[in-house]
Amino acid sequence: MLRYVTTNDGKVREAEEYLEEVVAVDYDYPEIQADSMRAIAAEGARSAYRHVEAPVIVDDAGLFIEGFDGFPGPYSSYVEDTLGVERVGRLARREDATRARFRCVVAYCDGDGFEATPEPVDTEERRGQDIAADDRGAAATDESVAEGALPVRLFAGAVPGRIVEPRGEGGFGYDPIFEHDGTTFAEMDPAEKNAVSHRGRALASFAEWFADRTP
Ligand code: ITT
Repeated sequence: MLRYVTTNDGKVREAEEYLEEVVAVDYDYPEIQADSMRAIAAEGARSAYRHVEAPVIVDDAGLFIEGFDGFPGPYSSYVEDTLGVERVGRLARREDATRARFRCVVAYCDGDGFEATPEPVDTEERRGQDIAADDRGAAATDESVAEGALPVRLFAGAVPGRIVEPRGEGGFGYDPIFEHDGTTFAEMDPAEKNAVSHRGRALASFAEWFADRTP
């Protein structure tokens, strides 16, 4: 049985469409401080696996405002708790920095060996490649997993949009200020959001890979 380890109920509602046999586990795994969402998600999956001792996925997501060089990015949670979503929206609109994208990395770990995504330790080279690699939405593979590290498989998704005045009652987090094709994510129901969202894309590629892994 697969565990989706998160403290965020909004994520669980969206994941249900992709994951039939999944149980949500409310565990606040330690998040490492890093510029790379891939490294954060990978380490999160390892900690979550050690905690629940069963196959897990975790999902690290963030809002990247292009005119602010990707801020708040991996710090989206801290910024939501401190500045708040509406102020982030006001700042972006005031500075005319409204082009943005959401990114999500789903990380899977089951303690077994399998063809893992290259160890996303945050070296200088990997940092430069991070956005492009994540935007491709596919997990690269090679045999460079560090000895002793639990193998992790990563699945990425991204969606472009723009920052607008808050609209809508649904979703969570930054959804009311993020508009995609004329509709904010908070104006969509979970299925509509999944059809276009960063998380929907990452979960769809995970679900496809996982279906082949579990007969
Ligand atoms: P877990 O780490 O326990 O899963 P979290 O809410 O801390 O829950 P993240 O670190 O991935 O999850 O989220 C970073 C921030 O981005 C946080 O403030 C979320 O509310 C926000 N966020 C993530 N996905 C989002 C989405 O699909 N729509 C709007 N905001 C989102």
